[in-house]
Amino acid sequence: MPWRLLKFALKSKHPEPRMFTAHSELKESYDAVIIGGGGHGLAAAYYLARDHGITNVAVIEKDYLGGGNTARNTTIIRSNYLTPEGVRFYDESVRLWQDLSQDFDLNLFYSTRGHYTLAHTDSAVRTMRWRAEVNKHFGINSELVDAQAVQRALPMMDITCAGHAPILGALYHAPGAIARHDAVAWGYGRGADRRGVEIHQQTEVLGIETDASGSRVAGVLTNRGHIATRKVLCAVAGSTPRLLSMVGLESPISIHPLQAMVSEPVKPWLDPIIVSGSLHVYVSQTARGELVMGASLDPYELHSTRSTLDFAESLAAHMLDLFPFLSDVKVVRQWAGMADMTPDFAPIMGKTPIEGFYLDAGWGTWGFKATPVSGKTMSYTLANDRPHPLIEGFSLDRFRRYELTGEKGAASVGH
Ligand code: FAD
Ligand code: PYC
Repeated sequence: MPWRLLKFALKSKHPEPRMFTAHSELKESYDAVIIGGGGHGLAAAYYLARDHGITNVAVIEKDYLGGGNTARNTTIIRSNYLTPEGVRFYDESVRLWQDLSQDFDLNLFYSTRGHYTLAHTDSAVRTMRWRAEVNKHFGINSELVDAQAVQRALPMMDITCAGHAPILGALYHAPGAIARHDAVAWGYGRGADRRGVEIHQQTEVLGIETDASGSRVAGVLTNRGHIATRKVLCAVAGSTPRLLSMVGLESPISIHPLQAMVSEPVKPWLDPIIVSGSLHVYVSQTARGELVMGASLDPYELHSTRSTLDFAESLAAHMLDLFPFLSDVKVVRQWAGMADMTPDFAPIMGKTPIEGFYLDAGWGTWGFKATPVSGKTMSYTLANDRPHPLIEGFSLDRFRRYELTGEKGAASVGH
């Protein structure tokens, strides 16, 4: 049990201290500036301070902590990827997740549920078998199961999907989990703050400066003033193209809305996480009983977080194909985030052609689960000015070399 909870229960006075210090002024210079106060930026700040002793750091967030994709996602955590690079990387993340509530002394409601990726076609069965074999090779607990095993585990599911798309089998991944997303941002933020990192919310980066040669980072311009620094980490997910243009860089990232919705709370009936790429559905049930549901990306590039009736209608229809008994359950909320999609569905992490400018981006629909490992590996990369071995397959220049890290077959959602 987190100690904080016990201490809180035994206290006679109960006002909680604020999570972070509010700094009224920016300093003139920092050893490192992290742009983006989502999970990734905050995790990098936390591990920079905790593991590398680098604490003269500012996290610059234009809005509020975790208000980007971090608190808009459906919180699925898993390591059942397709490429060796991906499997090793996400497996390390799942390992880090296990201790995070204790590390932060904050309950993240990390809940291991098991994860089924349903296969409705022969080619999907082949991909699931492939993933199961790669996973097993790296010691990850994944296996191909048949339709009867799916029906036994989920008796309330119509495995014929109303006759449209009968389920032939599934990839079952026992470590699949969910967690409370905004608490992850608060935990990393509070941990970084306590170690001396400054978090500046409501502060927008408007420009990034280089030295006279144009090849080295020199500072950052914000709506609250100028900061000198020789290290900048850009962790802004859906705003990556805009930030890259400030230093004259390009990437193959395109921004697509990804929508999700949540139902009213219902009695607990769904323990595992269910994903169907063919039906464009994924769903899990929270501890409060809400069904958290999502579908595929909107098929057009759009820098916006508006959500649509179209999405809610088609997702509800597919949910009812799988679970017809939910027809009276109400949807209470829907929203969208801006997914920074890469052509190979793998992230872009590490150094860039601008010295001192580091990139953590291309997290598309899959980056929440990577929050701990991205923080660990990006803090190492900044501190040592060389990529952490776990992120070598994710460099920006892989696209120039046509050496892609193809993870599309392991994404829960596609175009
Ligand atoms: P963000 O949380 O978006 O943080 C970036 C921050 O940068 C924002 O707070 C933004 O305000 C700030 N910023 C931008 N521009 C500036 C600027 N100029 N100056 C200062 N600050 C700036 N992943 C999974 O692993 N599992 C899932 O189940 C899952 N489901 C998803 C469902 C949806 C609907 C969405 C949208 C995404 C989902 N994802 C999922 C993906 C995941 O949410 C993201 O990959 C992850 O949250 C990215 O974290 P981040 O910290 O990089 O970005
Ligand atoms: O990466 O597992 C995932 C995921 C599920 C829904 C969106 N992303």
